Amino acid sequence: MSEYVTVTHEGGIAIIMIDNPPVNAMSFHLRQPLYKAIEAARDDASVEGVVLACAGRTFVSGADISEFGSEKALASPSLPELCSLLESLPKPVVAAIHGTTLGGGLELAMSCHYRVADKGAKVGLPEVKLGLLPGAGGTIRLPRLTGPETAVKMIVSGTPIGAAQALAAGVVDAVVESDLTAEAVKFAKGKATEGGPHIPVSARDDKLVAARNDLAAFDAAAKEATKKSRGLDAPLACAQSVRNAITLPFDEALAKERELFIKLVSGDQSRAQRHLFFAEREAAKVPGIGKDVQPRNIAKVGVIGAGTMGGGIAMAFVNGGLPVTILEMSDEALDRGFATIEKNYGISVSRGSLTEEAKAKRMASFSRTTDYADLSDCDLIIEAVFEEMSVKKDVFAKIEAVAKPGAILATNTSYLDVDAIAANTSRPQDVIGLHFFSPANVMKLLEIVRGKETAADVVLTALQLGRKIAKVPVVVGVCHGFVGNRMLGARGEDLEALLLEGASPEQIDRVFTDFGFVMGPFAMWDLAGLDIGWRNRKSLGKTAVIGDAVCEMGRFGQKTGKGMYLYENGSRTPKPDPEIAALIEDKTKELGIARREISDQEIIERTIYPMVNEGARILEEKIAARPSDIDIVWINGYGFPVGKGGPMFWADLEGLSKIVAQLDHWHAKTGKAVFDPAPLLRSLAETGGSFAAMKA
Ligand code: 3H9
Repeated sequence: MSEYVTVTHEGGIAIIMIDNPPVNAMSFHLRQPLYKAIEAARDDASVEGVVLACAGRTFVSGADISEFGSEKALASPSLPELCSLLESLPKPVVAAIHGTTLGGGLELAMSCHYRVADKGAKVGLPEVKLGLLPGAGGTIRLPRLTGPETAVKMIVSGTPIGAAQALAAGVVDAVVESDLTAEAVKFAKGKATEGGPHIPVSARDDKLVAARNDLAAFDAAAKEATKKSRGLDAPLACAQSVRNAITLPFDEALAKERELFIKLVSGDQSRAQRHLFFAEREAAKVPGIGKDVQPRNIAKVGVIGAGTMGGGIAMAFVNGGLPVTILEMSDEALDRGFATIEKNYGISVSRGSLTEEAKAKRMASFSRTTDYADLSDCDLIIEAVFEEMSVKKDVFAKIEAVAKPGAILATNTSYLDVDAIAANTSRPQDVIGLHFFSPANVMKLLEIVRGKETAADVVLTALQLGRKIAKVPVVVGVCHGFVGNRMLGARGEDLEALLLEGASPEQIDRVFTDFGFVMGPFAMWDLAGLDIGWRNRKSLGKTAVIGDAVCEMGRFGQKTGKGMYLYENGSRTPKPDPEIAALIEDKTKELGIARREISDQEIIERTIYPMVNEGARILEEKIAARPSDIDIVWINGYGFPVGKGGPMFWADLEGLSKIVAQLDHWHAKTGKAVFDPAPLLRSLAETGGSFAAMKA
């Protein structure tokens, strides 16, 4: 008996109860007493069967991720040792599972002879999302329960399944409506009375036979499952290990799985992905917001603007279960907006991710209006109108006139000063920025912009609401472009210079995709439309040698079939265009610049290093509370490769001294401010510090 494990007996069945809040992770302090309790049940002749269950909100949700990289993770008894012990028991062992039975938790359950699940339980092996493969037999046991093709899909995606699906797939043996532990005891008694033999999962081979006879079919399924692994090692290791389960004896396959796990857990990709797991949870904790702060109640949302952004935002709230009223200037604009929303849901139906019934229910959650007075019952009103201060101020005046007291008034601005918008109202404490990313119904990131007057309960409400609608919210301060777009600006500052000095758009984009970005900056320009930046520059009286010339040629990107690249016959694949190469050469000559070979490393130093530098400035100015918040912004909003953990995590790995030395070099050469090392960055480099060690 211990604080973490208690044992009770009921008619010959030992109930081993785990209690390690909040999620019953398999920490070292739990593994020790658990091992002893299982041994005791094995050795007690009066025990005919065992039920393994958990107190609290869930069965074991995995190994303790915070132990990885420390001695505790590998210390005996390890999770694989616990699994082997459970499997070796000559009496029936039943796992009683509820909540989120994930990773090492499911591995533990699969080492029991039987699994009884609560109807609300979810089971899965999400290790891949931490850059790992299941390391306690998951890849070897799951295929024996479900067949290897289902297993490879589940393990490579890391997506959990519900109890009913788990029953159909063979992962669990029974699903119960209520009284889980009592039902599991009944189940164990039944099996003990039947008398066995109680065959462990490791000894079941029947579901592997078909794949052994047709490995090609499995390989095709594995290839399909891993096709989006984008330079990450874990998905491939998962697939390889499931294949080993088919082709090798159990013990050999298990030993190979362990080898792969140990290799991955000590690698940079898994470290990066584990960092992101905790970073996402840290981002929900905002300095200065104490436990006494209560969120406001949000039951209805108003969205102003039914364009791409407004429509996407409205969909995000409806998808999260909140009714939305959309306001537009005219019925025609509303018709257009609703047609797009309907079309988007239609695509989900045709892809099978939404039923017709669910679509109808969502469509019924919207109402429409052209009259501001109809927003008077909304608890949150968010505007997504044209990005210009005078327009925003005008809209806010109209909102303020109708909004009920205590309603949150939000702007979706990407760049404008939220404090200036707030100052124009009589309730600046209720004003906040909610910066969604396009398409807003899909993109995960939500920058919550906290103005200097924004009330703490408004920030907390926005954070909780963000999570409710399945976004990854990060609280940021007011500055031009906030965290994400401000760093994007720094990243792009020297791009044209690189083109003029000798790089090509395709070389730069390749460096970015080699780095792990989904696409490079020029392919991105073409996707977003070059005319947007052009118009913006004109309004600010700014110019860009290449960008302006390309627009003057009528090349606005994918939508015109030509931009920085060529898109032939409606293709979305960028093709290098000699016309662009010639244009760049001409401009180079005009400006008297000597073209030279540009190395891939130089491209990184002149794009990604300045971005890190800007991140350091953002931290100095307290626009972001901690470096990991910046990582979360870039991973969820800008396609930064997850295997690199975000720009600030990556900077530590790259070496802060190296980054500062090269920034100094480029600053001396170009005189550009983006290269001038931020004092914070320089001091971390000089003192051997790191972003990882900085606390909020
Ligand atoms: C594994 O099992 C490897 C094995 O195959 C092999 C080993 C040899 N460890 O998310 P929440 C903390 S790998 C440590 O806000 P929710 C979390 O940080 C693991 N800590 O709650 C947070 O702390 P705080 C495979 C963990 O209700 C608190 O618990 N398993 C762990 O929204 C609450 O978390 C996974 O990958 C952990 N495993 O969601 C599952 N899990 O309050 C990872 C959570 O201080 N976990 N914490 O910020 C999850 O997906 C979600 O946490 C879960 C609950 C769905 C369980």
